Amino acid sequence: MEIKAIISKFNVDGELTAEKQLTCGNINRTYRVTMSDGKRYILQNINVNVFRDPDALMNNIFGVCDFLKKKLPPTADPLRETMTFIKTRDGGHYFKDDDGKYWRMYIYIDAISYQSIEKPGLFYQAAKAFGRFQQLLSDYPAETLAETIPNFHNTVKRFADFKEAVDGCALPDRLEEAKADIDDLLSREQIAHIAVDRLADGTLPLRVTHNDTKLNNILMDEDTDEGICVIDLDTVMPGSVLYDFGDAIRFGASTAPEDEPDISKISLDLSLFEEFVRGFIEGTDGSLTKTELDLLPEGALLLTYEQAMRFLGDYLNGDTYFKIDYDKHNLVRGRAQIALVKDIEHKLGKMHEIVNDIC
Ligand code: GN1
Ligand code: MG
Repeated sequence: MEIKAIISKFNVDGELTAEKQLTCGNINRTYRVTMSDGKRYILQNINVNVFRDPDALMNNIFGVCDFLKKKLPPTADPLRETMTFIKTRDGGHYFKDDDGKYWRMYIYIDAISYQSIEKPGLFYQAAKAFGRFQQLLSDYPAETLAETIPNFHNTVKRFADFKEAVDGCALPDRLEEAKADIDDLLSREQIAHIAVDRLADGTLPLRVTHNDTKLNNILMDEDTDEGICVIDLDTVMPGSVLYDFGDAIRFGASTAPEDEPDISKISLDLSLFEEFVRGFIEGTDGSLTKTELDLLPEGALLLTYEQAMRFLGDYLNGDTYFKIDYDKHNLVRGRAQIALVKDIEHKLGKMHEIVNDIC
């Protein structure tokens, strides 16, 4: 269906005057649209291959956004500091078109999202905002949240899935090509247990977490560099703080992008790590337990390891999950994550010192 026709189903005024497809994001297809009254929105096609229950997904999102809006201080601008989703003309949370595609729409926020730390202090600001986001949701009624992707960060399950991708791989060339990388991952099975076992025995508390805390999932103010709005709420679910901390480090504190083909360029930048720890501890405002603080470095290792299994597993499965830009994209991504895992392993001692000093 045409963008114009889809927009007409949502409760917005005016005519479509411009549309632009945005290329970031590995899962959903996203457009920025401008209406004749000058207002701008994001229109997004939900990937139901990944999010199999769009009703539950959108209920979560409307619930979380309403909750966050109520929590903002009176001085805050709710249209800028939280996401505002637009209902359809008949009151629905999304629109399903004739081709069976699911669409949602929200108000565009004029701010910047970064793919890498382009200036000093940015990562600190991002950390503060992610920490604060989690803090704001700390009394969200978790039982009302659907698990939009079951076992999303269940790394023990991810390990089993990865093994299955290896054992059942129908692409012998890919299997052969990735042999050394597969061994790297299979030999590190113990990493997969870091959070899962401790959540199970209660050593780590279950919290409402974002679960996809890449740097580009936060909008920063162009002038002040402050993190103003956390976006991409698709995976807000009960989880561990290690997931949010770890994924942010994996993506933001690496010296190269997550799909860097030259692995000699990939390492963990300890000063960025330190910056993030500072901001995150400030943002979570005393709410983290001693065990959580002690395990922050392992969180970075865990999430990087998980992402390596996910990318490489997808390569072995024939690229069915992540959008790719070229044939070996998932292999390159997997290898980049493995390189980062190895570097983090070497730096764990230093990372612990940094956390201890800041605490
Ligand atoms: C996906 O949607 P996006 O691009 O922010 C993925 C994350 C991965 C990330 C890797 C629902 O995130 O889990 O960490 O790609 N989201 C989902 O770039 O699988
Ligand atoms: Mg996402």
